[in-house]
Amino acid sequence: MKANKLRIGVLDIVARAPTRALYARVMHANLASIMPQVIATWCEELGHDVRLECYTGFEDLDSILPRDIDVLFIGAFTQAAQLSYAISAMFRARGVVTVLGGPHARCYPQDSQKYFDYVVGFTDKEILGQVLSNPVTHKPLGVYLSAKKQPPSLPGVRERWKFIEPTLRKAPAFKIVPMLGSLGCPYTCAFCIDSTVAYQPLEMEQIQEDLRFLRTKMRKPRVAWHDPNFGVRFTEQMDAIENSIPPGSIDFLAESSLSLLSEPHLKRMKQNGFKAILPGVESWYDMGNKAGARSVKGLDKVKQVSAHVNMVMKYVPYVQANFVLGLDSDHGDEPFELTKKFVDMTPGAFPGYSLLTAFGQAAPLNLDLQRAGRVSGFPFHFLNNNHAMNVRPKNYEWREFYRHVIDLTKYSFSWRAIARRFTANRETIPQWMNVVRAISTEGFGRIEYHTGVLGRLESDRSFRDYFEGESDALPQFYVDRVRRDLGPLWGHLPDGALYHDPHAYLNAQTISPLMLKPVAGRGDMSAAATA
Ligand code: B12
Ligand code: SF4
Repeated sequence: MKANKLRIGVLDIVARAPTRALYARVMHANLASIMPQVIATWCEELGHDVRLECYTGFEDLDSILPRDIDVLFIGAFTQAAQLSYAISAMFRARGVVTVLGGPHARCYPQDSQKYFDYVVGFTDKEILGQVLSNPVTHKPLGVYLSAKKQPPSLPGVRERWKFIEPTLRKAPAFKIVPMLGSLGCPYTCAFCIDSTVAYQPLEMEQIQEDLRFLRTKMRKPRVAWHDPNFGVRFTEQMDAIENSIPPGSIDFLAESSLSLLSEPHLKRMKQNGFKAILPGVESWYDMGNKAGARSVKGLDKVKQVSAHVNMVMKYVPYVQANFVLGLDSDHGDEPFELTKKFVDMTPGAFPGYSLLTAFGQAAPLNLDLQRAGRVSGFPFHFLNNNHAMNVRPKNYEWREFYRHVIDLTKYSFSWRAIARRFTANRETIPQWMNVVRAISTEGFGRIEYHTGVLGRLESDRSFRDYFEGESDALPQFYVDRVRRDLGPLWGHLPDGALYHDPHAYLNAQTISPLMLKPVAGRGDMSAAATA
């Protein structure tokens, strides 16, 4: 294939499967990623024809997938790995060169190389240029490319608008524009993908220009900051907002650690229109730095964090407090009972629960877990922090663990808790968003799903053996679910693509990483893992 003007498709996969869920209807188009839009913009700047599609779970995939293309870029989370592998196989069979980028490519490059011609880690315009200079099929293993670090700058909202707008048209209730103010993080939480990625603020001038631009396009824009940890350079970021737009003319949403959310900061955030914030509490016994509760543990930490979150809610109307379930620091009933106390003491905050998941080579801690033989090969399709936990809990037997998870989820999404959350919130969107989330996939949906898993763990020895690592025969329940979710694409899923090596990261440390051949002196495996 000649690298003249190429016809390029870019697919941003938000949903791993078709859905009709109410929450998905309201939110999926608002969860689109920035990078596929960036890739599309860069491809155009390099002179190619581009079409971008965002799959939210409501489209007929077959009809939105671009035809007559030379190269297909897919951006996928791990939960969409099987979907993306099947799509890649379908396009490769037609002679299209396929490229995978995004969280799955960063976390599981070795597996991805089996199904794509190119797999990219950190991606800048130069890496993209390398792919597009001579895109050819690479079999049996795709080429792995990664820049040494995150790109120094990214196209702003104005340049991406052409790709943002059609995606937002799919959001029926309200529309959220994704932006970035920084990449990486200065902190080093060993469980986090950004613990080894240097903090890097993006150009404030560009951010200001983007905010001004948005006000020309939307009556009251809403912006979600995709920064891993918003507000590390708090003063600069607030100055940039204040110097570019009138106070409160844009609503903002951000993920930030509680330790950055002091009362003076919150006052300024309120003035500047921050409407939603997602702090991580994670655990009552660990990760005190994140929650701004360095040496406090147990009930004392619950009280401190609850008071802090209630204070945050005085300034920011929507708060989601994030927890990780199944951490090594937890044992017995207590962590779950403490979280219930938090739910009672902090009635307005939406509790976000994640099952501990080791996403391949996302974080240094995963090496320890793999070394300890505690990471299982649960199919990627279920690795979204909820549908499976691929780390065997240190201090719980699986049935006991699931009973706790179900009990906590029921407690948090009981009608009593839903009503208290509703009344503790003052604004209409937060009130109803919480109800929708509770009665849709995240509350009721998860109670039903986890209860089904527990039922099988209790009644089916082979199911339990798989969880306990005594058998690697994947229970039929999971196979059937992937088949159902992929629908007609199931037929394109390559043989063996349901399974992966859960120790690939560890093996890549000890065995010469033949699969990850760096190209032209650019990045290599260690660049992705330890930049
Ligand atoms: C912002 C964010 C979100 C936002 C926005 C998501 C989105 N669509 O982008 C929201 C809150 C919606 C979200 C939701 C979820 N998230 Co999230 N999220 C993040 C976060 C904090 C930042 C990601 C980001 O935008 N970084 C900035 C970009 C520029 O950098 P980057 O991601 O490193 O991307 C580089 C390369 O990977 C590459 N690249 C990225 N995308 C693409 C695409 C193409 C086509 C190409 C060629 C290259 C490319 O180029 C970039 C520049 O070098 C990360 C954690 C982190 N610190 O990275 C988690 C993270 C990505 N999320 C994660 C998870 C698990 C989820 C959820 C499943 C949680 C849940 N249970 O709901 C959902 C899934 C949503 C979905 N679409 O499927 C995991 C993903 C692990 C995995 N392998 O799948 C991460 C890594 C956190 C973790 N647990 O470690 N998330
Ligand atoms: S968990 Fe948060 S604070 Fe810790 S390294 Fe990751 S982004 Fe930074």
